[in-house]
Parts: sequence; C-alpha cells; structure tokens
Amino acid sequence: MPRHPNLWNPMNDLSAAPTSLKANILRHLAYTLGKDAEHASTYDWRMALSFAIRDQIVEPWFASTRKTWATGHKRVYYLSMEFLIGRILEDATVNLGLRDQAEEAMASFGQDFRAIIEDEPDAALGNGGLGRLAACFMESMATLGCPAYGYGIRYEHGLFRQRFEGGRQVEAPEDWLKQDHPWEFTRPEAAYVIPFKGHMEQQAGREVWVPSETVVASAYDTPVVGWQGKWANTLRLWGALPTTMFDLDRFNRGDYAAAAEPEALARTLSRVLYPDDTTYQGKELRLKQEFFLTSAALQDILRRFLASETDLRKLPDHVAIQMNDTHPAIAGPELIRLLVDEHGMPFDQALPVARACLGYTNHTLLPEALERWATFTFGNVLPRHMQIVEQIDHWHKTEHRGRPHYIGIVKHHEVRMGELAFIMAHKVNGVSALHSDLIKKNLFPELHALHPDRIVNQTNGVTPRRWLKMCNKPLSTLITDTIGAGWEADLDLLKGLEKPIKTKAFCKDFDAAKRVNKVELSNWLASHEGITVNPDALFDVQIKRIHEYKRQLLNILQTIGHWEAIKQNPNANWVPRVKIFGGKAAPGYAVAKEIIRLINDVAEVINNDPVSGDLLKVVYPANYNVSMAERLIPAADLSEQISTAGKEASGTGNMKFMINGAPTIGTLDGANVEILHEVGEENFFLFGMTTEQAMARRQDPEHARKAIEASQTLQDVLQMVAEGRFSPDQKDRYHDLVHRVWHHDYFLVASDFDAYDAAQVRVDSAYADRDNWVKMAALNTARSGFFSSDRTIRSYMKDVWNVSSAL
Ligand code: 26V
Repeated sequence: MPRHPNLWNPMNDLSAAPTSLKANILRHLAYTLGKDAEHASTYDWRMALSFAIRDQIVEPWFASTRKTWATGHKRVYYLSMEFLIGRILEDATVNLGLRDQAEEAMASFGQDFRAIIEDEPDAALGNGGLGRLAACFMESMATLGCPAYGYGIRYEHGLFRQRFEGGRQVEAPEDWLKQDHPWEFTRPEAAYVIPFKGHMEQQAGREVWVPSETVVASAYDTPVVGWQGKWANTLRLWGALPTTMFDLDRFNRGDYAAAAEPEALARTLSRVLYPDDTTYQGKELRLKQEFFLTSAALQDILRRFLASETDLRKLPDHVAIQMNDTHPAIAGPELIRLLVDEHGMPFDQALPVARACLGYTNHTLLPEALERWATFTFGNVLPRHMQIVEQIDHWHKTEHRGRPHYIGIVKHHEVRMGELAFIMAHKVNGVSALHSDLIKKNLFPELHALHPDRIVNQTNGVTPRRWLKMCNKPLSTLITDTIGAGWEADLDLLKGLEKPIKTKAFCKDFDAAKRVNKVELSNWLASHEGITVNPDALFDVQIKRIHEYKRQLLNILQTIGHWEAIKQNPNANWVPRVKIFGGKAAPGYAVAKEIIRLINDVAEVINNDPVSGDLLKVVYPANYNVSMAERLIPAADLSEQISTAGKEASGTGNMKFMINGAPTIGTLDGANVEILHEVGEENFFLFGMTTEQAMARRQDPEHARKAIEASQTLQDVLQMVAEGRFSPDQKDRYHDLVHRVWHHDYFLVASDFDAYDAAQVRVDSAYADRDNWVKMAALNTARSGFFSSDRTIRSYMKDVWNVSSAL
C-alpha cells in the first residue's frame, strides 16, 4: 500500500447534504458574491452559476485524486506552453449533464442562459492548433479516467485581441483575468524556486550551479471534468512570483521604483503568451518561460512521486511526461539535473530513467518554426543545462558510432531542441499519418535510422462533447433522437446514422438542423458585423491562423475570379455563396497581414456590388477565437482545408467541420488524407498537388510564371489586384503581394489555382443537387467517429504512456 498523507478524509462523502442547483446558485449569489438577486448583473449571475456548477466537480475531483493515490496508479503529465481552453462554464455544465437544469434555473430567475454563457471571456492561453489540441486532450483524459495533470503557464494576458482598422489587423492586449476567474484554486503551498543564469562552481568534484536570478513558480489549479462527471483531472498553471517581494533597504533609501524591481522582473515571466506561432525568434524571455514551466512541473512531479515512493529508478513505472512540441524540451536535461544534482543519481542511470518517462510530439515541419537556441543565450540562461546537453550529445554519439558527423544536438553554435527532444524521448510522434511519415523521411531521417522504433503516429482528434454536443444542439438532438444516447463517449456509434441517411425523413431533419444553425449565424453576423447574408446561400468557411502555407490567399484570389464570372453573366444559375474567413496573424508577420487586408478590401468591394448582390458575400469577423469557432463550425456547409501539401501537420478544425456535417474542399495534406479515407472520395472535394508533386514542382524555377500564363482566370485576377481594383485609394497597395505570387510563390498558390477553381465549380454543382448534398453532409458526420480525441488518447495511453484507465 503506498503511503499517502491524505487517505483518511472526514469529507469522504460531500454529497451528504444535497441541495438543488437553484438553491445553490442563490446561495452563491448571496454568500460568495454578496449580491441581492434584485441587483445582480449578468456577471453576478454567471459567477453564481459557475460556483454552483464548480461545486459539482469538486467531489469527482477529490474522488479521482484519492483513487489515484490509493492504487498507486501511473499518472500522465502533459507539459504544454499553451492550453487554448475557451469558455469553461457551458462545457462543465454539459459534461455534468446539467445543461437543461441550469438553463431552466436561470430562466426561473428571469435570466437568459445564453447571455450568461456568453458573458464568460475565453481562456485564450494558446495560439492555435497546438494549444487547442492540449485542451481537447485534457477533456478526453478526464473522460477516459486517465489520471493526468496538464502543466502550463498562467499567462495574465492570453492571445491578443484583433480588430480591423481600414481592413488592417490591429492588436490589443487581452485581459481575461480582469474579472475574477471562478474556475481556479490558488495553491500558494505548491510553489517552487526556479533558478536562472549565474555560473558553475566545482565543489568536492561536483558541478554546482550558483544562479544569479530566481523566481517562484506558484500553482493555480483548474479541475477538468470528463463526460458524465465520472473522473476529473487537474490543469495546473504556474504564475511567477518574486523570491523577494520587495527590497526594503532600497525603499528606505527612497529608491521606490528600484525597490519593486524583483517583483516586476518575476511577473514578466507569466505576463503574456508569445503570439508568434510561425517563426522562431530566439528571445531570452521565451527560453525563460519554457524553463519556468518545465522546472516547476518536474519539481512538482518528483515531489508527488517521493510522497509515496523512494526509489527514483522506478520513476518510469509511475510517471509519463509528454512534451507538447519542443517548447518544454528542456525537460530532458532538467530531469537529469534534478536526478543527478539534487538526488545524487549517476548520469548514466539518470539518462535512461528520464528517457523512459519522456515522450515528444512534433507539430510542425516548417524549418522556420523549429526551435534552436544560440549556445550563448542557452548557456547564459541555463549554464548547468548547457553542460548536461553536451553530456547527452556526447553520450549519444558514443552509443551510436554510426551517427553522421552533421547530426547532433549542438551544431553551429546552436542547441537544436528537436534533436534534443528526439534523443531524450522514448517515443516521438507525429500528429497525422502523413505527417509522421514526413518526420521519418524528411525531418529526422538519420535519427530515425538509428532508432527505427521510436517514431510513431498518433493522429489528432477533437472532443465531441465540446465540438458537437455543446456547440451544435440541433444536430446533437437529432443524432440522439435517431441512434440514442451514448455517441458522446463512443463516437464510432455515429456509423448508426448511415442507414437513416438513406431515408428522406432523416435527411430533411438533418438539413433543418443545419438551417437553424445558419439562421442563427446570419443573425449574429447582422448584429455583430452589420452584414446581411442569405441563410440559404452556401456557407463556405476558412478559419485558422493566417499563414502563407494555409493559403487564405488562394481562397480570396479564387473568390475574386468567381465574382468576376458572376459579373460576366449575372443571370446564370449561380449558387449563392457566403465566404467566411476568420483568423489572426502573428503581429510581426507582414505578408500574413497583407493577406488580411486584401480579404477585407475585397469584401468591401464585393459586398457593395449590386450586380453580384446576394450571390456572393465575403465576411471576416474580427477576433476569431474558440467561441467564434463554436458558432461558425455548426453553420458551415463547406470546410476549407487548402494548405500546400506537406505543410499542415494535421489540422483539427478539419475534423470539427466533418463531425458537424460540412464536407471538405481540400488538399492531400495532414489529416485531410485520413478524412478522405474515412468519408470516401465521393464525399470530399479533393484537389491539388500531392506532397511529392509539390516538391518536384518547386524544382522548376519558373513554376509560378508557367502556371499563371496557363490560367486566364488567374492572370485576370492578379491583374485586378495589382491594378488596385480593391484598393482604389492606393492603387499600388498589393504590388508586392502580387509580385510574390509571380516570383516567390513557395507555397504554390499559382500552381494549384486552376485545380482549386475547378473543385469549387464541382462544389457548386453538388450543392445545387440539394438531396445529394445533404446526404453527403450527413455522411461526413456519420463517418467522423475516428476523429474523436478519445481515440487519440486511448492510443497514446497504449503506445506512448503505458498507462491504463483508473475508472
Ligand atoms: C510554434 C512556435 C514557434 C516558436 C515560438 C513560438 C511558437 C508557438 C507555437 C508554435 C506552434 C506551431 C505548431 C502548431 O501549432 N502546429 C499545429 O499543431 C496542430 C495540432 O497538432 C496541428 O493540427 C496543425 O496542423 C499544426 O500546424
């Protein structure tokens, strides 16, 4: 029996005094918020409801923790610099099965449930796919009863807020903690000192790190409850505090500003999320943030392990640590440092122990996004880790005499975090079948040859609770009415829709559900964007970070061509379309920002053209985030997944659209390949070059010019943009952008243009055949079971973490 400080607990049955949800809400309104119902605002009601719902999570949360201790169960630790959670209240309410009850309770108080839900700010502690995946994984691990902790940073400011001025992106700081955050518990007792900089000293033959800066990492815990409240895990976010709050000497000498310096210095560490997910920058603060998260997490993990165990060699039997990309890859050397320097384990023993605990997920092949730190910066911030990294590299070279000379962790005065993570992990995974293949073939071919069993594939998934049950009530109600409940925790059951899809009645209902969502979105667009769209038009949606490889430019150029075709022949039988864009550009990413401006400029012209009128609208609501995705995806008819083949590691938005019954127009990239495989090519609008074809195409230096000269449409479109048709006040605004397509078209917009345009024509004719379209849309839902993150997590549990469910 493992020793644990807290096995006996007088509060073993908290449910002894059940109270109704309504009574609980009122109790919190009065005694937690100090508000009289008569004077309570939407905010007050939201807080009261949140606390009442949170109360219901505490019990499964305690029970889960207790069971894990009592059984000595292995735990998973998910280390991620980003958790893109979005709103919590509705998700928690849905998982506890309390949504109807909560809605009814709020109505009885004269409150609109939707308004209360929407009063909650998004927790936007992430940039995009990688952070949202971490949030889906947390929910699935809780649903599956996989004992797990997420470790991250409690950024005071999440991803910036985006607005448009004259069509241009303007960033403003995000402030999600301005109001009280009801979902976290402050844990001042869980705090660790994090050292930085300084120098090394030899003492009695041992290396001793004498740091010159320290901060304290202090824990804030948010419970994450799974489907039906059967299990709850902890998301532990670290906030930075100064080791010395205040320099009283300086204050007394009258140097008031300097007296507060240590505090200011510490707080910058958890102040703001880095908003650039495209180019690696090598900034010292970023490295410090990464070490801050990693060291705090590892100290916490070892403390927990040592509370019930003594032999650190057994660490891998109890602990699985997943590195979400290379951002926490300092975990390898840091775990070795803690084992060697703090616990006296020899290096040769510590290395295999650390490696047996660690897994590494790669999320990008783009060379500009791969982290490489200058040895100068790395050695300056983390002098002890510099030594350990060199030791690891030397050990690896010695173990693998055949290692080519150009392979290694430290090369050309840089520490390569990808290589470090690879060598220090027992499993390395890609996030889709294609991506995992490309990791083997292109990213780490030499390391793969040395370690042929290390790279495995774990195709991404998304949680069907948030991304179907919660965000799409009309469709989820129809599904439950048709195949019964249970699909929420076993998405493969959606296969049961295949038969009903053959009936007219079901297709009619499916279509009606989609239409409800489209009407709702139209109303929202009218009130928020001041634009009227026809809910019977085809809603064509591209939502994701703005990046050249994702090719929003391809989409908007084709839109221009389509508009021109409508104008040539306005009375033809056009399928009305609404083109919807959403997404943010990294603040320093100039080309992405030009693309944003072009989309907005094109929207301005097209939306005011009486000839095209309702046949074509372009909408780009500002500040795309998780909550906006929850509105757009259920209302989409068409999912745009048009990245240059070989560049999108997986995509997860693509899966959300599929689940919600939107067929994909897409390339053979990332998980699109698997979506195509599941849904069948007759239900997917495939176009464009394959990865191999794209690579070959780039070998021809004239590829863009040749493609443009071969396409009259593309020529005309580029001409219009270059001439200033969409920027009449500044005719040369898009000269550079058009020049890039002609001469530096690395992402092959020109070469894929005609194929994309043709695929869009196929979409139009398919949409015109209503019955067949609805069937196609419904089959996307029916065949989407594979893309549940429950499937993904089960697979990690088996292939990477070697951990079982504790349920
Ligand atoms: C990269 C960087 C680079 C340097 C510093 C800051 C920073 C912050 C974030 C990132 C993330 C880039 C990787 C990423 O988000 N990849 C996406 O991961 C998704 C989940 O696996 C996947 O679906 C997307 O295809 C992939 O682009």
